[in-house]
Amino acid sequence: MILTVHPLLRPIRDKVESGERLTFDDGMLLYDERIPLADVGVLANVVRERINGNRTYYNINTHLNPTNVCVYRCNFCAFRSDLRSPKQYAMSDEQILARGREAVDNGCTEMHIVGGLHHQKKFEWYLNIVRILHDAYPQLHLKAWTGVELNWFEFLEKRPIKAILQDLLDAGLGSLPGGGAEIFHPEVRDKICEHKADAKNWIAIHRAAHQMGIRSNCTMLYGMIEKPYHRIDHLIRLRELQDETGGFQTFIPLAFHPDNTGLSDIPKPSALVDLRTMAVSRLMLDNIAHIKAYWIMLGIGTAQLAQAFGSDDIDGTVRHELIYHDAGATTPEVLAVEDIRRLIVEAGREPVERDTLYREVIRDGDTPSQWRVGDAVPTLTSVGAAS
Ligand code: V47
Ligand code: SF4
Repeated sequence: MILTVHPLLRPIRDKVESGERLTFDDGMLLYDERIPLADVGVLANVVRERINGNRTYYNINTHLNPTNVCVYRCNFCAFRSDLRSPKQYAMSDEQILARGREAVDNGCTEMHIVGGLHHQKKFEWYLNIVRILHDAYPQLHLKAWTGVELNWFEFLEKRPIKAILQDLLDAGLGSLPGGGAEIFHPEVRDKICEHKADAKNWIAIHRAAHQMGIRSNCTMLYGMIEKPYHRIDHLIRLRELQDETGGFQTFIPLAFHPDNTGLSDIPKPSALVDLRTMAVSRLMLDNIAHIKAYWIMLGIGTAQLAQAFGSDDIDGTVRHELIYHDAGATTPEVLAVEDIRRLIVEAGREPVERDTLYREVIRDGDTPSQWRVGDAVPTLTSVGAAS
């Protein structure tokens, strides 16, 4: 069936239908205001359904932000704190283990661990967090430390990144989250987070992780001072690394939340920008299997709509999220599994619980011994969607 789209979009429609890769200029056209959002969404949905059918994935997870003290001052960040601020905290081993207990008691399969770069903590402190959690709760997949944190550990340890990753793997690391990517282009990065890991470092760290068999996610923070060409440049850099390694599991476009940040005069991106960015990401990232609509950040309604604009994943129950709530997110702090499943069904999709590695979770009872993971869910190579 030939889809009817805006005349300017026809060459891109033809490429999408034949599985041909989109170029930088194609990406720019997808952001052109003359092109109706609905048409971009229809094309993204073709790719989404080709790769993931009618499924929308979710997981049962929790977040842990062990400290908010951070040496950096990214001007989009409302979470960080100075050491001398009344807001500062660094969790004890007991507090961290209590979070692990709570996660397991609530049926979580994943703990997402990221935080600030505390200048008085050594690498051993971060390593110990992974070790004690893994030793106590080996069933919990630990998705821990962004490329920015890993770059800080390299600086602290003066050792190669692969040695640091090996220590973390030995302690029980499962995979890496996608944060810290922000916008790679130096015209933007130098203005929003000048001192932390640059694009080259972030990409080198994820490449090293993939080469060691560690899967990771990737993100893009949008809606600040960047222009569409910075976003397309960012997506193409991620696509190039994925061509090389195949190690990214999912891409998460992160909408900027301005409250309590150094960019609080910039309005939050509209739902239209959110949906277009979701769809453009699905179309440009032809080699990444999943596109996540992180409901905490988008709001529940937009995350539901995103299921028709390229997304096939809604993240999880997300207990104890701080980064977005400090920056003004008004979404709840946690969603019950029934609520997540209902909102996926309302969006016309089939809810599938997954673990961090996108294997289906099968729960034959209430206790972890009655849970198992199914086979790996279809990937790009098995559905033959990559060009
Ligand atoms: O790196 C910080 C972003 C990231 C703000 O891998 C902000 O599955 C918007 O990466 N407004 C952390 N964004 C969150 C993250 C993430 C979230 C969910 C799932 C996964 C995953 C990863 O949040 C930071 C930064 O890019 N961020 N402050 C803000 N005010
Ligand atoms: Fe620190 Fe991360 Fe916030 Fe930047 S985004 S200030 S690195 S906590």
